[in-house]
Amino acid sequence: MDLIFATNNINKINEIRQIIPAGFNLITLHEAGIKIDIPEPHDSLRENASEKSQTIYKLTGKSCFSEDTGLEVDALDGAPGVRSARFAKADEGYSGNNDKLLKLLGHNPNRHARFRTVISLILEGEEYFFEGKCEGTILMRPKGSNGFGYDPVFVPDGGEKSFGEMSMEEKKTFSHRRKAMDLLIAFLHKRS
Ligand code: ITT
Repeated sequence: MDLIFATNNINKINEIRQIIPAGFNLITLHEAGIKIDIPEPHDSLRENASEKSQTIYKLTGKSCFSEDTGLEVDALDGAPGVRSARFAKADEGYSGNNDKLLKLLGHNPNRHARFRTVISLILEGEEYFFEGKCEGTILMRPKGSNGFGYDPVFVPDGGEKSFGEMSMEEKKTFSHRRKAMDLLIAFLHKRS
């Protein structure tokens, strides 16, 4: 089964390739010859995920999915949340986002946080949503250089290392993205 993955984030593509089982043919936007920066203008992960998959569905008419992910930090009232990608200034990248997060948290002992992923799947014109989350803790300083985004500052509950210190295979055992994908894959298996 062919599925276009509506993302411009290469790290997400690499993770999803490790998760998706044989029998599903993942097609990237690059492979589909689509060059656009999909907007994420909304205040919820669900609406942004929907915007991305709907945009690609309108362009191609083909089955596709997208996901929007946010890191929700309890002591920051759920920030950066839906604004996780653009938390610091645009040109400061992932490390700018992490620096801003650690600065805002300071020595606050409440370091509880979660990653939340919402997937929007469009199949034969119908839209379906799947959600996965991973609870954890924000470190005092970044650790490790694997993964992407907030991985170096996040330790999942039940884990002893940050996502930034884990291989992709280890991260997968805890990952919000894998949990949401498990639901999507179970749904597709049930329909086939
Ligand atoms: P697309 O919209 O093209 O899919 P994006 O990078 O803009 O890519 P999101 O808006 O979903 O994706 O992601 C928001 C940010 O959250 C992302 O840029 C990372 O900084 C962070 N993020 C998402 N998933 C993550 C993960 O598994 N580990 C660490 N940080 C993550």
